[in-house]
Amino acid sequence: MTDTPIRLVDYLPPSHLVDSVALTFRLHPQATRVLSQVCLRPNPARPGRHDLRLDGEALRLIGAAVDGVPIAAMPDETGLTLPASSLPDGPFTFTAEVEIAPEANTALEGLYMSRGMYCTQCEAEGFRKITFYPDRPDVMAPFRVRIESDLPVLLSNGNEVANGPGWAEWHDPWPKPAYLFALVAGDLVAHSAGFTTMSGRDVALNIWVRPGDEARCGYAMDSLIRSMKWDEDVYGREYDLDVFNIVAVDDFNMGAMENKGLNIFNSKYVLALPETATDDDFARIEAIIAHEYFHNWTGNRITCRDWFQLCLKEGLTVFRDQQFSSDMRSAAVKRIEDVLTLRARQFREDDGPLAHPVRPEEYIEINNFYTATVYEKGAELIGMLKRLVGDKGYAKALDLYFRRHDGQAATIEDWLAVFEDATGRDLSRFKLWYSEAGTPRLKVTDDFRDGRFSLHVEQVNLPTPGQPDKHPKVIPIAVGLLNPNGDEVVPTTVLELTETRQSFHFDGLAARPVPSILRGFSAPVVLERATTPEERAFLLAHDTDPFNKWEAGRALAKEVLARMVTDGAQPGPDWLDALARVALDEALDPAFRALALRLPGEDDMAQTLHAAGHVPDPDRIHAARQRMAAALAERLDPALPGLIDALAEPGPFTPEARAAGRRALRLAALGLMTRRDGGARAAAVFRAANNMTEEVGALSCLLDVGRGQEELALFESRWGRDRLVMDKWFTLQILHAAPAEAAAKVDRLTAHPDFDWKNPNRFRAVIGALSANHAGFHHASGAGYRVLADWLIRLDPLNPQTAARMSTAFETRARYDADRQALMADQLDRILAAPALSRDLAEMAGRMRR
Ligand code: 0A1
Ligand code: ZN
Repeated sequence: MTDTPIRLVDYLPPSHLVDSVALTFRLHPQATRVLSQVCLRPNPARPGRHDLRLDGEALRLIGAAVDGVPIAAMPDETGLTLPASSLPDGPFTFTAEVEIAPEANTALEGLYMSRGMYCTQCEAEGFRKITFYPDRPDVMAPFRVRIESDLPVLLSNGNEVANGPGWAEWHDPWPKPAYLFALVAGDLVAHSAGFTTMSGRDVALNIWVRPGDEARCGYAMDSLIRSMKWDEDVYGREYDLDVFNIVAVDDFNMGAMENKGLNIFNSKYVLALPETATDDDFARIEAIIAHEYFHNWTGNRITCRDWFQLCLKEGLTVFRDQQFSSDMRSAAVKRIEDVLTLRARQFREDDGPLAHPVRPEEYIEINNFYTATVYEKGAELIGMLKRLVGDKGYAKALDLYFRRHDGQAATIEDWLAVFEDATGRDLSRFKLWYSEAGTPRLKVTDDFRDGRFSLHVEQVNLPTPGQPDKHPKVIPIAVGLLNPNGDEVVPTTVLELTETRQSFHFDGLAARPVPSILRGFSAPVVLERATTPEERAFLLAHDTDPFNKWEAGRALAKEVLARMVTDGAQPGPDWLDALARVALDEALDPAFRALALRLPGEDDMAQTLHAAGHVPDPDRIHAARQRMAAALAERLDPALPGLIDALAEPGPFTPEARAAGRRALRLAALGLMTRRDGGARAAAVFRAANNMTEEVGALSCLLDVGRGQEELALFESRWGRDRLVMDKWFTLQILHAAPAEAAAKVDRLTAHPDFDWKNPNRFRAVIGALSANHAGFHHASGAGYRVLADWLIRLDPLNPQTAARMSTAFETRARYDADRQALMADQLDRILAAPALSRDLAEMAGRMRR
C-alpha cells in the first residue's frame, strides 16, 4: 500500500467548528471506555453544506448519536464520515462511546501505559486513537474531562473543578486543538511549589513522579520558576491557569510535550541529582523545562493552522529557550554549542536525501517532520529576523503577534506579516528561507586599495531533492574588522546580502584589516573563504567576537585534521601552540577553553571532507583523530596535572554554568592526560567522584584508551537499579567501542537482562549510540549497518515513530565509497521489504533509498 502525500496547497478550512468538548474516561488497562460529547456547528468560512469527517483509528465504536438520536455509524480504517444530509444546518451535538486498550499500545501515541501509569501523547495525531474527533490543529475548543479510576492521582488539562473517591473532573477554559489534550492517572507523588505572576495571581506548581523520585525534582522546579519569571520579564507573557502540572514518565518517544497546563516529560529530562545527572543533563533539563513552558504562549495560546506550519511554534519556541539558556548561562558558550548541534544535525540533514524546507510542502507521516530543520533551522530564521529588524523591531513585532493572534491557529504568512506591519520592512524575499531547503554557501574574497577594504560575497544555493532551482536569499552577515595589531577598527556591522553577488566596502582604513566574518554565526550558512593558517591563528588570539574566536580555532583544527586524514600528515607546532595558548589562558572562561579543546567530531569531518570533494574513509578519520589527540596531549603534557588539580571544585556540587565550565575543562584535560599516564589519574578521579559528571567523564576517558573494564563493573554494581543512570552505562560502552567491535558490543549488550528494547530511552541508549560511533557504525564489514537494520525492523511493528527517527543514521549514505553505499542500500532494501512496514519507516527508508 502506498500512502498519498498530504499537501499544503490542498489546505481547506474545517467544515465544522467545535464549541466545546466533554470527555469521560473509565480507565481500564485492556478496555478503557471513552464517552465524548462534542458540540459542533458549521464553519461560516466554508459556506454550503458539508459532510463531517471525524478522525478515529483503532477504536471500537460502542455507539454514537447526533443530538441524542442514535446513528448507525460505520467507521473505516481512519475515521467516520457523517453525511451532510444527516446533519442539522446549525449547531448540534455528536456523542460517542468507544473502547480502547491502553496496555496494548506500544506505539506510545494516544492513551498508553508506562509501568502501571496511564498517560497520553497526542501530538501530532494521537487524539484520533482516543476518540472520534476532527483531529486537526485549526479546530480549537474548551475541554471538560472526567476521569474514573482507582488510581490516586488523576490529572488532565486546565484546573481541577471537582473530585471524589475514584473520580476527578478538570476544565480547561482556553480553547485548544486536540493535540494539546492530556490525561495522566497513576500512583504518583508531587514535588510542589508556588509562583505569583506579574499581575499577582498565585499558581500552584507540581512535578508528579513515582514515589521515591520526589527528591530528584528540585532542579526542574527551579528551572520552571526561572522560566516563568523570564517569560514575564523578557516577553511580557504571564501564565494563565491556577495550576501548572508536570509529569515524568519512563516510556516516552520524544523529550517532552507541552499539553496545556499538563506538560508530560520523558523522566530523563526531569529527574536529576548531582550523583545521577551530568552537567549536560542539568543544562538539557533547564532548556526543555523552559521550552515546554514557553509553548504556553508560542504553541498553545497561538497554535498552528496545520502541520505544515509546525516551525511557527517550534522554531520560535526553540529560539526562546536558547535565549533563556543564554541569559541563564554564558551567551558565548551557548551560541557555540547551538551551532555545533545545528551543523551536526541540521546541516547533515540539509546535505542528504531527507533535506526539506523549514516549512515543508508535503508529507506522508507528519511525525517524520519533527526534525532539526523545523526546530533548529526554524530557530535560526527567527534569529536572522531579529538581526534584520533590530531588537526594538523584534519586540514590537512580538507584541503585535501576541495581540493579533491570541486564541488563533496561525500561519507563517501571519508571522511574517506582523514583522512587516510592526517594522515597515518588506519580507517577501526573506520568506524564501521557509520554502527552500539547503544550506547556502558563501564564497568570500577581499581586496584592499587606497584605504578601502572590500568584501566580495557570492552565495551559492545548491539543489536539494525535489528543488533543483533555488533563489538568492536575504543573508545577514555580521562583520567586524581588526587592525594588524589586534585592535578592532570596525565594530560588528550587519551587512545584508540580497543578491547572488555583492560587494561591501569599508573606507578610511590605514592598513589592510583582518576581517571577522559571520560573527555570532549570524546566518545558517557555510562560509567558504580561503585564508591562511596565520590569519586563523590571529583571530583565535584576538577576535573580540567569542563565537568567531572559537570558530577560528575550529577551522584551524579541521584543516589540520583534514590533512592528517588525506595525506597522513602530523599536526604542526603552530596549531598546537595556538591551541595551547587558548587552553592555558586563565583570562578566558573555562567553558570556552574546554570547547576549544574539543576536537572536531568524526561525522563532522566526514561531512567536511565530502563537501571538499573527497570520499571520507571512516577508519582513517578515526585513526587521524586519535593521533591528533595524542599530539595535543603530548604538547600540553607538562601543564595537565596542574590544570586538573586547579580545577577541582572545592565545596559541594552546584549545577550552575560556572562550576560546570570548570568541570568541562578539567575533564578535557583528564582525557588528554589519560593518553599519557595510562589512565592512573582518570581511575583516581573516577573513584573520588562525588557527582555523575566526573564519574561518567573519567570513565569515558578510560574507555577511550581501551581501559576501564573494572570501573564499568563498579559502575554497574553501584547503579544497576537506576534506569536513567544505567542508560549511560549502556551508551558509554557502544560509543567508545573500537570500530571493529562496536556491532558485536551491540549484540552483547542487547542480550543483557536489563536491555528492555521496548523502552525508547534504553533502545536509544544502545542502538542510537551505535550510529553515534562513526567508525563503528561505518565499519567496512557492514556489521554496523546490519545490526541497526535488524533492530529497526524489530522495533517498527511496536513503535514506528522511534524506529523511523532512528533510521536517519542512513541519511549520509551518499558520502561514502561504493562498497559502503551498497551495504547501506542493502539494509534499506531489507527494511523496505519488511512485512507490514509502518507508514513512518516506509516514508523514511523510501526517501533515503531514492
Ligand atoms: N511538541 C513537543 C515535541 C513532541 C513532538 C511530537 C511528539 O510526538 C509525535 C511528542 C513530542 C516539543 O516540541 O517539545
Ligand atoms: Zn516544542
